[in-house]
Amino acid sequence: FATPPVPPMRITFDARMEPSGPVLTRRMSDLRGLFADTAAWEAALAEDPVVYEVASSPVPEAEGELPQSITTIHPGRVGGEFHMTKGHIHPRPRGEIYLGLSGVGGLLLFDGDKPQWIPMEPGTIGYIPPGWAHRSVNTGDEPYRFLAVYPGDAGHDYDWVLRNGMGYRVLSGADGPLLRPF
Ligand code: M6P
Ligand code: ZN
Repeated sequence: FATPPVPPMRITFDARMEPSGPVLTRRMSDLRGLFADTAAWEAALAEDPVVYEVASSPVPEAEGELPQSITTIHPGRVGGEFHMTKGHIHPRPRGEIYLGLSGVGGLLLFDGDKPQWIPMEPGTIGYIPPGWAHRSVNTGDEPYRFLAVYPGDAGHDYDWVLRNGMGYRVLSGADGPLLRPF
């Protein structure tokens, strides 16, 4: 272990599943280069809203551990494209599970070849196999919140997504989310 192991513990995020631990906040300005409509993204920088927050448990990101986080993506669109996370691939190929807690959204997966879309709602488990980049999208008009559990040595590579994209863009359509290849 690179860091000392932690003892067994009871972890609470709070009764309403609101983030209550250390929270990472990602604003519009943190999402440079990700939305297709650059002009719409630049216009949104004037208010620079919080797009999503990630509340993490105290379990360290270290080999053998299983850290968790609860991500809340606020509803909204940029030029028709739904609010989403940056997306990343694990530099060490490791699986991950997501559990939908509230709101509706989706899990976009990309292996560099074929993208996959898993619709998410409360109670859905989305499984991310090792070697697949992943991004979450809020396709509704209320906050979309999910629990993530991942091996502590997985790591986060964001440049891979900037270089390769995620295979689909998720746009707001007349009959729900529209997946447009790119
Ligand atoms: C989930 C997990 C985290 C991740 C977060 C936000 O909670 O997969 O590891 O950090 O989503 O996604 P991103 O890191 O791509 O911004
Ligand atoms: Zn991950």
